[in-house]
Amino acid sequence: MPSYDLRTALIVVDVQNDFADPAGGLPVGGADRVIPEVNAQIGLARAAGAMVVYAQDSHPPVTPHFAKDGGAWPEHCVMGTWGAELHPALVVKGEVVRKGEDGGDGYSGFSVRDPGSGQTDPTALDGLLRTAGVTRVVVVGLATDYCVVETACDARMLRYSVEVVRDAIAAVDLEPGDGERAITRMRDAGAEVV
Ligand code: VGL
Ligand code: ZN
Repeated sequence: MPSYDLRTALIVVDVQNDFADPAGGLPVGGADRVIPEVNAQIGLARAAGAMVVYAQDSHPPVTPHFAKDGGAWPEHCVMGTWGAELHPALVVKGEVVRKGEDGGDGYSGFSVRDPGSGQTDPTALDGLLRTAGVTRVVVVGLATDYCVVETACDARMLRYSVEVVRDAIAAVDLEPGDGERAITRMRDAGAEVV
């Protein structure tokens, strides 16, 4: 179990209806098991005075992120819809960083990538953490093989110490083993997966 202090932040990745509710647009198996574990981490972080930040996948109705517009995914997390909202069972006590609103492929909480030009731009997340003096992050949420792995690897690239709580993540597993491969990638990048 990770410990929290004032230099540690908990990053809660994309615990939104479209991923976390079985009726959502891109439901992630096991998300129901993950939400109480995520809330437990939020409780531990808050008890230690640690910052909690939430990433929110947030897409326009037309985006090359979606299969219908040439991308990979069924429609999900369209801005202003029920599916984009943070799950009602999630304890929300902290800032929310949205990603993807300009049509970019928002996987990492730290950056968005323009699918046309390939250009990557930072979100507000790194600035928020640095301003608060954070040097270490704990990453939880959905989905292990997309937004969690990209957020954890970006955090390592930005030189944060990174811990990922295994019980508090779940994978899409489009291909069997994607979740396990993502865990290997995070470990190879220097994240502790506990
Ligand atoms: C995600 C696929 C597409 C995620 C977001 O939050 O992991 N996965 N968009
Ligand atoms: Zn998305």
